[in-house]
Amino acid sequence: MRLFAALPLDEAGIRELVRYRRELERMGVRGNFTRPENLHITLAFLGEQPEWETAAEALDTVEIVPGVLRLDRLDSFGKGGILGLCPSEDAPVRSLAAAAEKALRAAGFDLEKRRFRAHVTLCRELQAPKGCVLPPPPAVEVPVEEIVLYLSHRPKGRLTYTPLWRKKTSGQETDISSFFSE
Ligand code: 2AM
Repeated sequence: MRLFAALPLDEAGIRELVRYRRELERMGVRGNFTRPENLHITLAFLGEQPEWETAAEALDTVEIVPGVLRLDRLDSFGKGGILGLCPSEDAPVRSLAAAAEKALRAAGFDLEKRRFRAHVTLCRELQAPKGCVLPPPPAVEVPVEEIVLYLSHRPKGRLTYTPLWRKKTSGQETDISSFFSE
């Protein structure tokens, strides 16, 4: 199973990004837009794993300092024409990602040594009409209050991120919200 740990967006943030996507599409921008329910900020990518429980146990040791992350700037990166929405001030998410990485490595996970870049992937394979200037993105506030362990899979060929486990700020409540079975 392919796993990653992430911060989910709340409903208000998702709504803003759906509105922004429509705005881009009206301008003729095309691409592989992230489905609204898949929008997230990756904290750690674990890749293929035989099970998820060991990762959940490791992530359960991470202290979440509650806060709000403000996404306010567009960035494009990678070879695949990725359009991302990023925070100018990424300190809260950077320290959370570092703590998640540390806990996972201590539990024996061999994570990739990639530079952490806090972002929400809005679109892949972006194609904009010539001369088109993208409109300023909405300022989206992401609550930093939980870590979710997601399964990345493709039921019926559709890329889907299913939450397997989540840790809330209090550190008390951990629940298996939707265990996936294919
Ligand atoms: P991306 O959005 O920039 O593609 C699930 O694939 C999530 O894990 C995505 O948010 C993806 O980032 C992130 N991720 C990080 N490293 C990855 C890797 N090596 N392969 C696939 N996804 C990766």
